[in-house]
Amino acid sequence: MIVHPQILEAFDLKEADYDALRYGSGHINSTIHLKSKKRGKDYILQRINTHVFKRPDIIDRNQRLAAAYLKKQAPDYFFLSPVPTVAGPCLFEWQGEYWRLLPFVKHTVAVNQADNPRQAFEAAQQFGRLARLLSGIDLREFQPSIPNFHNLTLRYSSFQDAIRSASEERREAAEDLTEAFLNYSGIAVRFEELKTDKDFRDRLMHHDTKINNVLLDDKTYEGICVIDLDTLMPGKLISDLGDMVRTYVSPVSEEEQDFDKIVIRDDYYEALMQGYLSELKGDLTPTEKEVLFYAGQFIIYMQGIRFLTDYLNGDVYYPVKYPEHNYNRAKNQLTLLQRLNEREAALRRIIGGCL
Ligand code: ADP
Ligand code: GN1
Ligand code: MG
Repeated sequence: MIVHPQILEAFDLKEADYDALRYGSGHINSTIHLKSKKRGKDYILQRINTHVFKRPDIIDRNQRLAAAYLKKQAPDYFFLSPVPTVAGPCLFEWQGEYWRLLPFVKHTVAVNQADNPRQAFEAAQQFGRLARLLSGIDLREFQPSIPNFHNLTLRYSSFQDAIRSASEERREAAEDLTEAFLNYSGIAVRFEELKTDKDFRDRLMHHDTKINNVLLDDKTYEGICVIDLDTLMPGKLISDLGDMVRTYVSPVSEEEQDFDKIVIRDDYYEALMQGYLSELKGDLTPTEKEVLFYAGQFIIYMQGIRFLTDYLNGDVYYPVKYPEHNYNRAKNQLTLLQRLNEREAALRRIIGGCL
């Protein structure tokens, strides 16, 4: 693909020295692998999606604050920071779009699905380590890169708005699914209650802990570093832990349309809990310990209503390949939530064993 030479020059790179290849499978940003033609260093070049991230400067500031803190707190920790432009800042604005450059981490893979419990353990340990090392950082200096990103109360009310304003066709098509999600509104009520609990502390969270946001060693699957730090901002433990439950435990992803394939793999659930808690166990408040099972319900439910809201709104947020895509993603998430609830007793025993 073609990248304007001026964008590369801003980072002191020459267009002629690189092949630019589209990379990865994220929903939000555009990611390009700059492959050196001369056995030099490779890079990842990303265009930030400014429909989603209206203030890229906040992303940059949050990452710098975290990097500076970690440098002091844990000098040996590998935190992947962007490469600065020649002018100094890490973001380059070009014709209204924002670009950043990252060192390409060689001999690693980002897997879209965990296919052995070791991967789940390693990825979860990486997110747990990040949270532990950042546990003492002053959160007052941070701003949200997406306001209310994981505010389930607000997501729930956007869902209700979408039900009201949807086209008749989509509202009717989604009637049963909408009702099924409304029947689980207790998950949103629980979130409301937790918000008033002082022990439900704020932490600097990653907020997008899908397994493809961790780089693993391509041979041993050892965790190397976390990536995709756009939503590194103050939040709650249930965000990071919950998204791992959502994305590591079932053998199939949110894209799967054969819902019979959605199952809870207890060994993966245990591996991710062990990986996460191996880092954070000693740092948890009593309330955080109580919400370890709820974390999965919280995120799966929120992701389900986010997909369904987007379906009702006419697919304005998530890229879709066919008209029912967001509907199917929402139905997939509902199935996952049902499967998780069926295994509640066994999964709570697993959590007990990890604490
Ligand atoms: P998105 O927000 O679109 O998910 P990511 O930052 O997660 O964007 O990048 C998309 C994909 O690009 C990742 O899943 C991973 O495969 C790859 N990737 C991103 N950064 C790097 C890096 N520094 N080194 C190697 N691969 C990377
Ligand atoms: C988006 O960029 P990506 O694909 O890692 C989304 C997450 C969702 C995820 C669902 C900023 O993440 O919140 O969980 O899709 N990111 C944003 O696949 O909305
Ligand atoms: Mg990503």
